[in-house]
Amino acid sequence: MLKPASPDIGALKLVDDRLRWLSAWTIHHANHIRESDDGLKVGGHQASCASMTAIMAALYFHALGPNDRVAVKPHAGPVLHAIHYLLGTQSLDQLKNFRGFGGMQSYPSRTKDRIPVDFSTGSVGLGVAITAFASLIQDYLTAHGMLDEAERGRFVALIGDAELDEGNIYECLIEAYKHDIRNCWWIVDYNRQSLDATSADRMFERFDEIFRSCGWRTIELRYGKKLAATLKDNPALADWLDALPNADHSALLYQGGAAWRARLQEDLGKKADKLLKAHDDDQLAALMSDLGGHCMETLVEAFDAAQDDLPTLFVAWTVKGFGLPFAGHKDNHAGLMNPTQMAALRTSMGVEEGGEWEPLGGIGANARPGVDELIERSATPRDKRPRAFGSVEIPAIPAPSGDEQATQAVFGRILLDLAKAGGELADRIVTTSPDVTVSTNLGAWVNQRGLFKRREAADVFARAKIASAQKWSASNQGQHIELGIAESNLFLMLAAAGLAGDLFGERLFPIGTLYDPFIARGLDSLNYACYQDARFLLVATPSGITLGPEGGAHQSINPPLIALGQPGLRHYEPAFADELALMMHEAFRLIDDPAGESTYLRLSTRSIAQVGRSDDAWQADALAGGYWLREPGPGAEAAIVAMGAVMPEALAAHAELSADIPGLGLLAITSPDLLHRGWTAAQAARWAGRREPSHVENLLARLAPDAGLVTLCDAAPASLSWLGGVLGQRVAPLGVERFGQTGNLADLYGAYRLDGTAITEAIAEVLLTAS
Ligand SMILES: Cc1ncc(C[n+]2csc(CCOP(=O)(O)OP(=O)(O)O)c2C)c(N)n1
Ligand SMILES: [Mg+2]
Repeated sequence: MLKPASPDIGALKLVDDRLRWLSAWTIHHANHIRESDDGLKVGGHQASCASMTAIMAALYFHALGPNDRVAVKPHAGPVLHAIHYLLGTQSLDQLKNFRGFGGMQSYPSRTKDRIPVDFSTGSVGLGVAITAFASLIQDYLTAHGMLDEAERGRFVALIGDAELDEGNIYECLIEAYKHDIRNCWWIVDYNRQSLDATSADRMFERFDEIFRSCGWRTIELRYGKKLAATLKDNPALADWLDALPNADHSALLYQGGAAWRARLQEDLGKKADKLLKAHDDDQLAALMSDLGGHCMETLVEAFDAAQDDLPTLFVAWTVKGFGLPFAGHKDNHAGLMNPTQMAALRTSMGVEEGGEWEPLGGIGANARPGVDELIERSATPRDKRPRAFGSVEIPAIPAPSGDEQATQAVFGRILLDLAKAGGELADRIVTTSPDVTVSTNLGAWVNQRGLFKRREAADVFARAKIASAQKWSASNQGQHIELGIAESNLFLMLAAAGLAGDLFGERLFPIGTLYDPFIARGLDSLNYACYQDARFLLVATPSGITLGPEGGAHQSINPPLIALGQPGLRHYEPAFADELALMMHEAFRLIDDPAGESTYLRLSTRSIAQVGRSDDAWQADALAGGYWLREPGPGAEAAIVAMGAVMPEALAAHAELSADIPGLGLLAITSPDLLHRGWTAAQAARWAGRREPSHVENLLARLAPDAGLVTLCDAAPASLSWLGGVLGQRVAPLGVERFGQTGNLADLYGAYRLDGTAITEAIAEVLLTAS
């Protein structure tokens, strides 16, 4: 890590002022100056920005090294853009188009903003936690020889105090402690206000304890230098201020000097006399606002003193809306200054009318060289970096042989084969699972490739010669990162590992496994990973009521619908081993392709008879979302359309009904998600003059225009019922709509209408209702 150069505090303070002005002005411009043709409120958070400008000036213009990465509190996004505007890496056009179409985004976005954004933020709490997982991935890459010591950095999260209420932060804290993470700074903008109200006083001391017990150093930056010196001379005042409740503090900061005076007189009597005599109201207000998070000396000193790799929580006391007319007001979260207030702020900051966008407006000639030098020195490290793609050769993935196979078992076999065969892909795979490594069939892979731990850890059971199929010795060469049962952490880990190519220039192939129903437990984190275009393979197994005796709490119903609505994540649901091998190859390819995405494989523990293949023609169609497993006759009146583990029922029904229904086809769906996307894309393309039909249209066009479809899946029937809308064919949808329960397959498939009888009845239904 770079040793910080001795800073020019005066210049840093001027930069702080510029950031406060530019962020406020950018928001003001979007709301009050830019033309609006729809009358919608544009919005923005001037108070939340003003709270952090000093902290961010101290970081970006002093403390950050070139390899450090930052997750910025979402509603301080305009400050980050103002920083890049000063550094010359953000354009005036983008600032003017804040919250406009194609303009700088409301909250920092890796994929949409033009400035380098290290981590997207928006859903509070997630940007905080990903920094801990990114630091773990950094350790992983260094240990595996993919990242030089000299290229390592620190991961910084800038956090709102109310953000600390998000539970995912504590799940992450526990996991981070287990993995002994380092090189993390979490900096709390402790302005004692949330969106709705002032923050609860009682929690404050607890945060300290929670973090310390998880191995963090905690540093409180409560008062600035001036106020601290005053308090040192006046212990009664210090005790009083320390004990002042959050709501009172905020209210006084809003009311200003006269209110402080009256309250101090009332509470401290004579003990306040000296202070009150020495300060007029304005001076008193300024003194009482001198909190640690706004005092450049305090910030710089604190950052300089924390140069080791210990994870550190800084709690920087601040004023929400510092320096703005609504400073401290409990309702200021989305507050916007009116034009008169803005003009007053402009004058007070020495900015000329018409010169509002001047990057260094209001800075006098004498101060200019110092500020110029500061900016010059800070510029290079923050350039946008190219993403690492296309560097790894993906070898062919043969399907394991066997007459009867379950997709979950096949997944384990394929990984085992890859582990044994070796090669670059295998070496770059990193697996992770929230305490379901064994039950999702990753065990054999872990036996081969080992657990990752920074420090060696022997397998106590193996050493004691206790028989076990799992040999879990841990070292820094291991390739499996075991997590506790917290699915949100799984997705944040996949997000961090899936961004390794972007953050560190080294592609990893992260594979995460969990039970399909528990995807819902980490859904926002999964969405967060996809939103940032992190690349990974998610393997969800077991799934559906096919899980049988495990019962309803473990039998998933709606994940295919979740996948259907989730951008950046491709759902594949194979029935057979050869389909799965093909899809895993595709998933790896997509991870390393700039135009790729992440993949979700929904797998089953049900062993089913494999089908013979006469050629490979099915493969391209299977990758595109579906293929005719039993070809329909020309203009066939009906087809069975089935997905995944219930394929044996579909095949049996097809064999039985074909004699009575000539030309009956069996369409194997491998990805409703891809078929749906293709369908809507083809419709959009038609309006742009391109007439290519989509894959699903081609598949269904093999049937009569009024053919009947029986759709069948071990999931919500809506996953496939929409297929009737493609060409207007009739549909009888079979699937699971009630919570599952314990039972064997015959019981369950009978009760939930996934068996041969249900298919026969459904076929009769669609044929009888034919016009
Ligand atoms: C998961 C989630 N829930 C709710 C919100 C809406 N929201 C945005 S900011 C905020 C309060 C933030 O308060 P704090 O973290 O203290 O930040 P400040 O603006 O005070 O700096 C809320 C509730 C959100 N962005 N994400
Ligand atoms: Mg706050």
